[in-house]
Amino acid sequence: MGILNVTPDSFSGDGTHLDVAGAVERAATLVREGADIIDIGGESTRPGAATVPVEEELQRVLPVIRAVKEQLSVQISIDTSKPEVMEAAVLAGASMVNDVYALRQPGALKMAARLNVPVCLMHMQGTPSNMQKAPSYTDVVREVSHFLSSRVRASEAAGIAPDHLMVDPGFGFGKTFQHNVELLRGLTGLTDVGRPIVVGLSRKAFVRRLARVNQEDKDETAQVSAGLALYAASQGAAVLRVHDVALTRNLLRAWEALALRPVDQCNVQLHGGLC
Ligand code: 7PJ
Repeated sequence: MGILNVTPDSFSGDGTHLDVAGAVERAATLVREGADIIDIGGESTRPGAATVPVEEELQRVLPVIRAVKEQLSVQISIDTSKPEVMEAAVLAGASMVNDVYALRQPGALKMAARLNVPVCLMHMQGTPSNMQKAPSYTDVVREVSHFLSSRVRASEAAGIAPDHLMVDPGFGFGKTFQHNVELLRGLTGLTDVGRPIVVGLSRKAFVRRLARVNQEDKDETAQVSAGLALYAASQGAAVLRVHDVALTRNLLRAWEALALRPVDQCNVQLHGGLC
């Protein structure tokens, strides 16, 4: 899964208007590099980020979804928590929902069930505006696993097909450095949830800190991110959410060539059977 942020400052220099052509070009690069899914998000969920009104989020993502759908052959994931955005995005061509709130916003469960597309349910303690203030767990792996299991049950109860559900521990979302380390080390503990695991480590602060890489060093940040993505795959992750697709793909290819990778980890039905 390649990441495509379409917040105004992602592409245009002046930060006021979104450059659709630039976004599609970036998506084309991700596809050329080997992405099977493009995750399109119009609301920043970085710590402290402000929420974006529905209309503005729609104005950001819809033109890009339509253009990517028209010009590229790839599955499109909409990274949103808002039911209105889920609906419009799927109508515009998205074929999956990636929700950092795990369908906890009002109306989200019902909407996802109605749209009948795969959904990634992510764990987050708190909200983006307060999540890094004082994250607290007794046993982070158990608590995240428990949360994801309960969201899977809630999703199924709302009518979402079990084979449409994926789960994600949400690295960096309401977690200290130590919590992230424990989660990554204990990733196999999440296989109890019984759903394919999505992992997003790409360029996150704790990844840099693990390898003592400077924030400004983009190349080294990308290298460590790709290496840890491979580690996550070795621990059972089925979908890797990354910025640096080619780097990650090369490591996965080498690993597959060694025949060390268990095949068919992911049995989620994305249109046409992605994985
Ligand atoms: C994640 C995400 C993640 C899923 C972001 C960033 C922050 N969605 N959206 N998993 N992270 N499923 O990319 O640094 O880890 S936004």
